[in-house]
Amino acid sequence: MNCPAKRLQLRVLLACALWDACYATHYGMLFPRESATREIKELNGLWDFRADMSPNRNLGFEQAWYKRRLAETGPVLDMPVPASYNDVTQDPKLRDFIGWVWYDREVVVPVRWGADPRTRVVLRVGSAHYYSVVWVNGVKVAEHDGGHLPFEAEVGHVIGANPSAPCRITIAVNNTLTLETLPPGSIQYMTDLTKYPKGYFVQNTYFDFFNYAGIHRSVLLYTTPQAYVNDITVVTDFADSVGTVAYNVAVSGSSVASLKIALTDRDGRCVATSTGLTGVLKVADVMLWWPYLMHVNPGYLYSMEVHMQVVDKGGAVLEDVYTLPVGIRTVKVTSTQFLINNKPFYFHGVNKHEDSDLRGKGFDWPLVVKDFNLMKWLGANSFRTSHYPYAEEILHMCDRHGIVVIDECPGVGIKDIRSFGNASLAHHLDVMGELVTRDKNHPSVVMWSVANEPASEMPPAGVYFKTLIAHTKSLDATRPVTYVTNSNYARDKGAPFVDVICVNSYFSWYHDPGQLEVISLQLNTQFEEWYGKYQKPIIQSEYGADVVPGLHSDPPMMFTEEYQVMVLQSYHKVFDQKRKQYVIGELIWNFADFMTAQGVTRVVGNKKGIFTRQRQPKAGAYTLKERYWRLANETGILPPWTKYPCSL
Ligand code: BDP
Repeated sequence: MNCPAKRLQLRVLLACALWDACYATHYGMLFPRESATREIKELNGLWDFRADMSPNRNLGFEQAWYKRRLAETGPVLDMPVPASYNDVTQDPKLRDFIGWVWYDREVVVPVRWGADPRTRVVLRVGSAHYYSVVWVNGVKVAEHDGGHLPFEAEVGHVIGANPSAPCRITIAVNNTLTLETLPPGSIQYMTDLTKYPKGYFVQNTYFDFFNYAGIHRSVLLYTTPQAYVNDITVVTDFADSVGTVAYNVAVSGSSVASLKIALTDRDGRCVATSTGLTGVLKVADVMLWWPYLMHVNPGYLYSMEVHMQVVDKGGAVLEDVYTLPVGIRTVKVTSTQFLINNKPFYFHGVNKHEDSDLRGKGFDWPLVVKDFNLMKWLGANSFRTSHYPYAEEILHMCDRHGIVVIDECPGVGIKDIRSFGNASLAHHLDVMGELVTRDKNHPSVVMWSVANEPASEMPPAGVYFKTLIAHTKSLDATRPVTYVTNSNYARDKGAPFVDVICVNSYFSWYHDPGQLEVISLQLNTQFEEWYGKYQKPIIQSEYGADVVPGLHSDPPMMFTEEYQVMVLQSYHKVFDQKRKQYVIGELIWNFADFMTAQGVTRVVGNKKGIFTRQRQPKAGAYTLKERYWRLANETGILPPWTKYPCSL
């Protein structure tokens, strides 16, 4: 046996042996997909809506609004789902509302779903910010803590009680942030009656984006058989031209199931098969998953069909079919490089927000497609999901287009020492569990980020991040872990535990405002200090400057288009020196302007976008486009269909 083949076999054996170590949790949150055995009913559209404006925000619970139609409890509004509720009315009280809001609608469920005891009916909420309680026909079915990840409940027993009756779904959502939520916040009562009315309170937050709220992603009902594929985990590898997909399937509802696994290529040809809950699929002449601009054929995906059969107690055969897209690739980190498929990968990308006019953080396909077209136009090969997990549909786009993702959890704004306590840590560990379970199979996700700019100088930060990062690695041993720090944090407590240093800095903006000439010296010092201390590769995970679009000045002044261009160019000169050594990426802050809380440093939101909030380019976008295509030309392989260099 030749050496690479032997190495591969060893790695496969290791992969099987390490299943438990690789992915310790198995509670399963497979993205709902239709199949021969699964149906989906989307519940998006208009819901009835009522904000509980009572002084203690508790009237809805006191009067049990979930027991009847919301419209019978008082006046309701039309509310689109998915969308944030904040910007769709003219009411400032609703825009800035803190507390419980209530949604409901009636749904016609196919009678056979409720009537068939072998059908499992699941209600899934893609995300609702922040704390949710869900009832079906007045029966509580779910409660979920956290704003950016999906949650589910089995509802067949409620629907089945009266299969032909309409089914009423009620969802109460509370956007209050406390010191133990992620992100953290605090409620402050203003008790000086000479200045504030009685009972007046504000929500303090320690992050720089608007605390949009409501049902932000799709609400679905879907079916599976009572015995069903609950979870799939894949770990991929390759040696020479042979790829491997080590897989693990978790089945629920039966302890004896027979499985047929088939992997097909893009043309529908079956390239490998297997049986058994755990196994390894071997793919000859493998087509690897490559990032955009690194290969002529980026984002190559196989389809892994899992076909499960069980015979229930009555002798009936139950079948379930689930098809998972699979990209075969590897990720490794050395002290100076980030390797995808053993080739150095340089992140030239963006930081984003889920944010747009009217919709707030509501999922919107036109926006998603526009953003992908803009990223590709820009020559961006990657982005960070600053500062929370994005919709799964976005990650599917990344998989298909080869856009590399640093997947960040909502650990942003951990600034108060009380947010480093045990309750906060326990919740943070849970959230990482939910995130890894949801996103572990995406080839586009190459690294986990457990937090953004926590106050890591505080004494408990060291233990907190050591525990959090170790836990994340125990959930997924196949990807590096980082958290994002700020250049101000010279003695960073988390850095010893991360695989890659991600550092944000705003020279000539928050420090030495207007002094463009200091950027190169300060940035150079930043890199040398961080690398000198930790010998780990570094990503400049944020840098940038605000621009009010259309403002101009020469010589450049802050807030003009020219100033942003100068900041970018000054950073780029240093990146070009350091990327020959240990700098492995640069992510602009930000892709587009986004809404924030009101404050004296924000002009209707944060204006550091290279695109406006309406996705029109500022001058900085052209500077970045020119650079990113040049970098792609130097470091990658341009797909034949790109117009470069004529498009510049
Ligand atoms: C960084 C934060 C980011 C802010 C940015 C800014 O990570 O969330 O939006 O500053 O101030 O420190 O523009």
